[in-house]
Amino acid sequence: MRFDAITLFPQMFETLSQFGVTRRAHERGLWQLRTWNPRDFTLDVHRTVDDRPFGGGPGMVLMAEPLACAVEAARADACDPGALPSVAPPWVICLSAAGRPLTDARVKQLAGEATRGRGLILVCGRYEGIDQRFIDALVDEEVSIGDFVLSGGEIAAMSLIDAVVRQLPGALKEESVRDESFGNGRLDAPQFTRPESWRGRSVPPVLLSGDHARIEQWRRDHSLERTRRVRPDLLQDDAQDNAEMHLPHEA
Ligand code: 9D3
Repeated sequence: MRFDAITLFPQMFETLSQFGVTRRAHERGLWQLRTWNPRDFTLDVHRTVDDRPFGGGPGMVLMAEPLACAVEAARADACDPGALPSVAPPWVICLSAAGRPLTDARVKQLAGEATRGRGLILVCGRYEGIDQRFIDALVDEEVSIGDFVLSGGEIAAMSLIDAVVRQLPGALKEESVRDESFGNGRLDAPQFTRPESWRGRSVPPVLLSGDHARIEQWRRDHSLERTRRVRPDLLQDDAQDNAEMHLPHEA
């Protein structure tokens, strides 16, 4: 899969190909990233990418033209015959605090599009925002990663890349793909590893019992309990959950 990031801080993206699951997937050729700096598409001696907002207010706004030139350069490069074959032109996502929150379902759709050869252009805002005319003219979708304030779109874009790459076929060892959180709409049950006793705290005995049916039941119960307590919004169908609930005896 091909990603193109439009960013004033291209170096921020280097960690994706340097660490962990995304690094291994990159080494296997499952994804590649090119970065495009709007500053390189300015024509003035000061290489200006931002200006004061019309109507007044604090901070600066990213100007439309350098962003548009960067997106158009990325699009031309992605559609170049020497580049990866692509059935449809790349989808342009702007990472924005004012976007629709990213979901597991959307991540999986984007990974699916990628397996059909479609790339993603990710536009990262900085300062107080981006000239709306650029968004209207060139952006297909605005995406946020949650209701908190970041300093710009880069870390959000990196989060999106991380989430999409791990969904690409071959990115994960097979067992890790199992019933992940959100895949089944539940949080994971608590996890434990050696030693059996740590600073006076023991592991729930059922997990040491070797009784796989009871272990599965324990995990289902605790997954449900944790989801109820921490993320009740993930549970809509209460009748089904109550029917499934077997109160655990162990802590
Ligand atoms: C505090 C300033 N905000 C109110 C006027 C507007 C604002 C502007 C720019 C808030 C955040 C940002 C920078 N954030 C992003 O570019 C961003 C983001 C985020 O802040 N939270 C969650 N997802 C994202 S995706 C991009």
